[in-house]
Amino acid sequence: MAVTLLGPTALAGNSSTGDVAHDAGLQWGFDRIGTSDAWAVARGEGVTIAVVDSGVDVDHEDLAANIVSGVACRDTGGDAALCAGSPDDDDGHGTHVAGIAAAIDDNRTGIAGVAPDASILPVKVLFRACPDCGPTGSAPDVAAAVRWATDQGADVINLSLGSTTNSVFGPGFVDAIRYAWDRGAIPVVAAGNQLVLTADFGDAPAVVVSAVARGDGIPSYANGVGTARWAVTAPGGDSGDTAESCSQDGEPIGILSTYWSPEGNAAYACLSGTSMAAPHVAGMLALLLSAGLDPASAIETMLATTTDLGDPGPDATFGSGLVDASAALALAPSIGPASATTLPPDTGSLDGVEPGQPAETSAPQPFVVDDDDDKPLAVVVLAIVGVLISGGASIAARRRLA
Ligand SMILES: [Ca+2]
Ligand SMILES: [Ca+2]
Repeated sequence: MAVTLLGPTALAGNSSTGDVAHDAGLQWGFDRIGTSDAWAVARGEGVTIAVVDSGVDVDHEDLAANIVSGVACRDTGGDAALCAGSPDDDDGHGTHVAGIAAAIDDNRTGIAGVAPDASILPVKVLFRACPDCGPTGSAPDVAAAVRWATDQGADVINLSLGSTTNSVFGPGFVDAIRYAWDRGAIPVVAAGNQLVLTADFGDAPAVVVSAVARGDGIPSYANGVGTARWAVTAPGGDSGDTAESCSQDGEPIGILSTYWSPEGNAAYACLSGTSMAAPHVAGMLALLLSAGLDPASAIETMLATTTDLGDPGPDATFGSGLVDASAALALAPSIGPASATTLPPDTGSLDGVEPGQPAETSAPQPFVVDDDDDKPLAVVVLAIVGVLISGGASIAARRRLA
């Protein structure tokens, strides 16, 4: 489908955001959850989204103005006080996640994030051990990062991470998740890809996100949400894009977002994975928080407005269903910050949860704990590597790097 790259004409049903890639119709995930309509109510202003990941390209043309001072957490042993150093990305994964959640809109450049007026707090926990290595980290560093971000006042904490073992993240991670929720931050966790292993987040106070492909199918990689307490699905795309499909005349099946380039110029890439689904939800929750809802009400409203997928009602594959930012934000003004909370039964219940407080739980162990507590669990990204493009000032000038 040929489109005018800089033309103001919106595609059918999707308002122009004033961003080249969006207005060329490339951001199908952004559009699928009704983001533009949601902006009539809120745009994420005053909300901070922590991106615990491989770092973020803090100089990226489509992110820089939204980024607040972050940090790296490495060899911390779980102690947030030992987080120090630059959160700059040296991989691209975290930059991609950040853009989906909160890239700058209406700058005639690149993409639009779901919450374009939110702040991005980058926390680097994934590092490349060699130039050709994928980024990895340790579970104690992820836990430290969650605590550090919480202490900095993060409102939403995005975790597009997984473990290489069936130990998932271990008890230190669950403790960090509870620490965040106790202080009013909403943890958002990618459900994982088959390449990693099925995640089971049990009753931990986190929103678990599975992925849907373009056209609402189940992607080749996606786990279900299992028994997660609060579970939803968002666009994560599928692998198989080419430079052509990930271009202004193409129709990507992955998710297009900002990326890091070793050449230092602003890059973009099409990636897929539950890593890409989670920041759609993080951005949407930022919209609800900026509309005045408290964390529990924001989650409740999100769960109450999903579009059912798969088996009728909540299910272990899609949770409550596909998130709908337009419907949720339309509801937000009538809810306010102190609503009653009743959730779909298969995704748990928020009954009795005070704003910013976790429910009392006596859940059976939500995580399988590794026998060797002294061995840090390896943590990896949850994206299927896709097509990297470099945009410079305009995405129209992209070229393929690899
Ligand atoms: Ca933009
Ligand atoms: Ca269903």
